[in-house]
Amino acid sequence: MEFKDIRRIIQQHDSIVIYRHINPDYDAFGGQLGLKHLIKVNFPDKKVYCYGKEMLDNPSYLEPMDEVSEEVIRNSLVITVDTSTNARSDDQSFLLGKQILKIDHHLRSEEVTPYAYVDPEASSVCEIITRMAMELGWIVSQRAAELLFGGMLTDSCRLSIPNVTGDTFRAAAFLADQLIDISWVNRCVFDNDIEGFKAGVAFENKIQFADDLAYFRTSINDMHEFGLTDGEIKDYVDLMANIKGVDKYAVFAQMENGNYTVSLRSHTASVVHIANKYGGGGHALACGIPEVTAEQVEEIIDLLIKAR
Ligand SMILES: [Mn+2]
Repeated sequence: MEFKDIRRIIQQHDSIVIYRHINPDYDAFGGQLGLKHLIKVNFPDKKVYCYGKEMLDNPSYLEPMDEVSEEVIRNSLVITVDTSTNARSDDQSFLLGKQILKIDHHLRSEEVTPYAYVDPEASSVCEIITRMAMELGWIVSQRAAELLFGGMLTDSCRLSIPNVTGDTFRAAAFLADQLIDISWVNRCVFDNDIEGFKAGVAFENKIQFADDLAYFRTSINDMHEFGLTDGEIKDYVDLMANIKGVDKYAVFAQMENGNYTVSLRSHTASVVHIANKYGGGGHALACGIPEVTAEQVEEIIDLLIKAR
């Protein structure tokens, strides 16, 4: 598929519902809300809704999801953004859509529809959507640009990971030209509150090192003590992103049922085969596993040490 095919499909529908993945990050929200703003401005006659149950607490930056009835979904084009598999969608009602269009940047993205634009080389889905708006000559409002820029920053670790290219910077420059407040967007997507910061300090004290691997493991008690979900604890993986001699890093966050949910990162060696082996996935250098046992945590640590 090319960007003009996406435009053609959008043109064929009067009503559009945009979905994204569970445990949403700012790339998921930015792609979803950013695309909504783009369609509303460039196709003013169309009805556009954003659907999703989970929300991040950031009302000054994000916008609430829309109330969408089942009937509306059945009569709409559904667009899923940043969602690699059916199971990852928030929620499964997207399958009711009249037609499903997928825009994604994950490796091994599940083939859920023939209408899919998947570019695993792109550093974020927001980069893909920005490049589409540039190529199609769409009007990009300041609000759309803020949302898309925030998503680009989060998934690309502030434009620092290996799949950041000249195209990424050209997309970022295009968004900057829409007069966004770059430092404000950075703070919106990266600032932590004081409680969250203190949790990070506690997690730093749990970090263990093995060869070029750094990792920490949290318990059910940690979740309760810091008022964080296992999913939120996984987001602390970036605490280990800038340690000399550390190439791979991981978080093993215990869940209420005693098992662990896992976040894996690497600067150079691909680790996604490890995620795939245990039922997870994502990108070569940034991936996750929904649930493993304590025994499997030990196996994963061994595999991470061996990954080259
Ligand atoms: Mn993404």
